[in-house]
Amino acid sequence: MEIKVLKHIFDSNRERAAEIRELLQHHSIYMIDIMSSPGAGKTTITDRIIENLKKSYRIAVIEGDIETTKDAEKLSRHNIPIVQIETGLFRGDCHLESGWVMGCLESFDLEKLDFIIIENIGNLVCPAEFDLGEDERVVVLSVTEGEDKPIKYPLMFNSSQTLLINKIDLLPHLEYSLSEALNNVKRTNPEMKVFEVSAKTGEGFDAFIAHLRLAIEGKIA
Ligand SMILES: Nc1nc2c(ncn2[C@@H]2O[C@H](COP(=O)(O)OP(=O)(O)OP(=O)(O)O)[C@@H](O)[C@H]2O)c(=O)[nH]1
Ligand SMILES: [Mg+2]
Repeated sequence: MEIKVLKHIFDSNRERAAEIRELLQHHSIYMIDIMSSPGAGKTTITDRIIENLKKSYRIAVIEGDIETTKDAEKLSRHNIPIVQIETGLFRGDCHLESGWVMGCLESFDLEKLDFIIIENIGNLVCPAEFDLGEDERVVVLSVTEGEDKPIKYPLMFNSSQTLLINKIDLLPHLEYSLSEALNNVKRTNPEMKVFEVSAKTGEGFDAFIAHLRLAIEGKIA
């Protein structure tokens, strides 16, 4: 019985995700899902992406948090459409589901958007299991978390296309081996695109922004 219920949750999530993909295709909107453990830098990265791309593209953000609207408030200075999903109001879930994302999409004027950023809930486990209909999954790993996360949380790294190794400005203060981290990424997902960045200083962002531009152009063309 329990297995049936779980299967039902995943099946209905997948069905809604497929509907989202169709909707985004119809409106030529590119959507990314940013995932990481708590505090790795998702909001700071989202802020930098918006700063870099808001003159070129019409952007909206879907913010996931268990409690508070703090991240949405941080991004509000950009004056772009932002919807906050507070999962604490439902079951306090540690991930976003496609049904909630669809609800957010229905509140946007999709005719007026080119690019949507989802900031998922800080967690390296559950968000990887829920397809949100996104075009690209971006996982963020900060250098303070250690080199072993790609092999300890393989689903997150296997199911994502892009990795941002964030907070590289802190490297001089840490005993962190970038090459060991990169080897672990290769072992888990050899196809993964990797960008080494600092959301604080902006270092490394040019290449990531160029990658996003190419992807967005490919979808809206
Ligand atoms: N030194 C340094 N600090 C950073 C960098 N990126 C983010 N931070 C800091 O790390 C902390 C967490 O950053 P957030 O962007 O809030 O992280 P988050 O992943 O959105 O956090 P949750 O939404 O709570 O999961 C903040 O104090 C940021 O200023 C970076 O590249 N370098
Ligand atoms: Mg955040």
